[in-house]
Amino acid sequence: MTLHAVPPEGYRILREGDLRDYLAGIPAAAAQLGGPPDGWSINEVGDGNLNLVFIVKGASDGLAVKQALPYVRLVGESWPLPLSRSHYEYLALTHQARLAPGLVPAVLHHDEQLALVAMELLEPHIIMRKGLVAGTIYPAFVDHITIFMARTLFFSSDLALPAAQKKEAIAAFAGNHALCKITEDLIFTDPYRVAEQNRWTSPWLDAAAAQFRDDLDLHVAISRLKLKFLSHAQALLHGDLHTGSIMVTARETRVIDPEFAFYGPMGFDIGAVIANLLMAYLASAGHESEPGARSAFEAWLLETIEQVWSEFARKFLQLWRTEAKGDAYPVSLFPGEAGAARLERERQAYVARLFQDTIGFTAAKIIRRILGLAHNIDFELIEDTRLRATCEARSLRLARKMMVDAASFTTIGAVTQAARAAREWQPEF
Ligand code: SR1
Ligand code: MG
Repeated sequence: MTLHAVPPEGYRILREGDLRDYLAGIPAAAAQLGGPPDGWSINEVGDGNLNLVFIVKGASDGLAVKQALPYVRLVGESWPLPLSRSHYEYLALTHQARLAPGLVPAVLHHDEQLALVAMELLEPHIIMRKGLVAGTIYPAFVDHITIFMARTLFFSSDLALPAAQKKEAIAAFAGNHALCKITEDLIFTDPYRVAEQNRWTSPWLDAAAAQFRDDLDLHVAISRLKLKFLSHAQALLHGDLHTGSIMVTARETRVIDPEFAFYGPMGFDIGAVIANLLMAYLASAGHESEPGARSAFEAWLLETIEQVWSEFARKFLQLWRTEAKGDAYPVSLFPGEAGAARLERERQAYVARLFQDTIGFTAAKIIRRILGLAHNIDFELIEDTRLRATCEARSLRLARKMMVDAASFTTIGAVTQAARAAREWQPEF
C-alpha cells in the first residue's frame, strides 16, 4: 500500500452529490441508509480543524462520513497535509474497537484512495466540549474514558505485548509523522516563541504571552516534554484526546477522530483529558448567568478530574496484575512472596512516574489552546474579551505552575486544589 503525501490519482474532494453516488455504489452503506439514494439527506457539518464530515440520513438509518482534505482546513491550501492520516485513523479505530468495545464508532467502510471513513452515525450524542460549555453533567463519562485509556494504553504497551509485536505496531503507525509534527510545533514549540500563527486574547494577554516567550524555566520544562513526546514509544496513543474528540450522551461515550494516533508517552493522552476538563472548569465563570449558577456543574468537573486519574490508575494497575503478557518485568525476576511484593511496589512507582508525565502534558495542552494557533470554544464563546482573558490567564497561571513545578503535584487532589485557587485569582489587566 502507498501512503500518499500528495493527492493520489483517483482522489477528489467529495461534494454532497458525489457522495450520494459514491455511497449508492457501496452495498454496506446503501443497506445501512435504506430507501432510494435520491431520498437521502446529506449535509457537510465538519467544524474541526482538518477534515470534511458529512452526516447522511436515509429511510432506515444514518452514517457519518469523514474525508481527509489534502490540506489543513483551518488554514487552507497553503498548509498541505498527507491524506494518509485517514489510513492511520482507520487503523486506530479498528484497533481501539477491539480493545475498548462500544467506546468508539463502528466503522462501516474505508476507502484508502479517497481518504474516507464511513462510520456509525452517533445520535443523539453531542461533542462533549459543547455539552460542557452548556454546563451539562455526564455521569457515565469517568467510567467510560478510564476504561478506554486504561485498555488502549495498557494493551499496546510492553507490559502487555511481546517485544516483536510491539515493534511491529510502532512501525505500523510510524508513517503518521506529519500529524506528530503538527503536535510538535503547535503544542511543544510555537506558544513559547514568536510564531506567525500564534494568537491570544489581545490586548489583555499580551504581557502573559511575552512572559511565556521569555521564561527559560518554562522553555526547559516544555523541551523535556517535547523530547518525551518525540522519543518515548510507550503505547499507542489516540494523540488528540480533547473533549472535541469525545461524543457523549448521559449514558454513552464514544471516542472519535484518532487521526493523530502514534506510539508515544501515555501521559499525553491522559493529560489531554485532564487539561480539557480543567479548561472547562476555568472557563465556566465566563458562561454563568449569575455568580454561583454553575457551582454544581463545577463541583462535578473537579470530582471528575480527580476520578479520571484515580480510576485510570486503578484500572491500569489491575490490568497489569492480571494481563501482563509482555516482555517487560519478567515474572521470573520476581519470585515468591518477596518478589511479588517488590513488583507491586514497582507498579506503584511506574504509575507515580506516569502521573508526573501527565501533569506536564496537561499543562502543555492548556497553554497551546490559549497562546497557540488552535483555540477551543470553552474560551472562545465568552464574548466579553476581558472576562475571557481572565479565565484564560487563570488557566495559564495554573498550567505554568504545573509545568515548571510538576514534582510539587504528588496527588490529583493537589491539582484540583490549585485549580480552585486559580479560579479565585484576579489578574491585573
Ligand atoms: C492545524 S491542526 C490544529 C489542531 O487541531 C487538531 O484537533 C489538533 O489538536 C491540532 O493540534
Ligand atoms: Mg480531530
